[in-house]
Amino acid sequence: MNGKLIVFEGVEGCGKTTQIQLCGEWLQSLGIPVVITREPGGTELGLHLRRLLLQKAEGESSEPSAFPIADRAELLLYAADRSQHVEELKPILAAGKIILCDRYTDSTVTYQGYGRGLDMNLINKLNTIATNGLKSDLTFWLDVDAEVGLARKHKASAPAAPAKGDRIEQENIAFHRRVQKGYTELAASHPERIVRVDASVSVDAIQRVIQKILLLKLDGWGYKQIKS
Ligand code: T5A
Repeated sequence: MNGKLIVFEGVEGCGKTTQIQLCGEWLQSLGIPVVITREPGGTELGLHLRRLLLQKAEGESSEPSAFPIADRAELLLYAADRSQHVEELKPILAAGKIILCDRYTDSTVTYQGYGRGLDMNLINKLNTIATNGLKSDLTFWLDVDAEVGLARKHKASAPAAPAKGDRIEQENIAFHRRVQKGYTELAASHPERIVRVDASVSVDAIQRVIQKILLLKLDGWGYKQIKS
């Protein structure tokens, strides 16, 4: 049996990392082989690209962008990260594992398309090239207002003196609202793949919804060994 690619998407601070971690632990407890990854930065090459793209070292306080990155250059760097990532995901899927991925193609549509205003045809073509046709089997869109997500991140990074955030977090609120609009429209266009989850509630409540949906999916995909 081929594995499945499950993607988590949403605006900054919507809670993807938190939910993916919990979801991974839960799947492991059911005896289901699972791999957690992310974009950008799911490979060795991707880690270098992530540092260039976000211009903030992990765990360090933010600095103003060190050098400019043109919008189309940014798009191509995300595509390069994805292309390498997909190559390294293929054997994992071939081994029948479940992949939980923090962001994938929809992020490029929402951030570079809706956010930056780059041409959607170009983005869709690049996504097809970068993924070599690999689509997500299921995408959880963690839906929360852009303001709420950003506030969560700022609170987490430095409650007393909120950090500026990385290069993309530093974009103005209008940018993040356009990204949010992008997710709303994508979810409406792809109901077969994208499931909206209300991410304004507690961590536990969100995880319960995700697990309920996943149990049904896993059963349909033939992961019969699971104990519910
Ligand atoms: N990008 C990415 C593009 O522009 N184009 C692309 O093609 C791709 C792939 C990635 C950046 O790259 C951009 C988008 C991004 O700007 P990143 O650092 O990976 O950068 O940033 P995010 O993906 O936004 O991930 P974050 O880790 O920053 O946010 P999460 O994962 O959504 O949120 P999480 O789980 O870390 O939670 C944030 C805080 O909120 C709390 C957590 O404890 C944490 O403190 N929290 C909650 N608080 C209250 N209620 C809840 N339900 C909560 N859930 C979590």
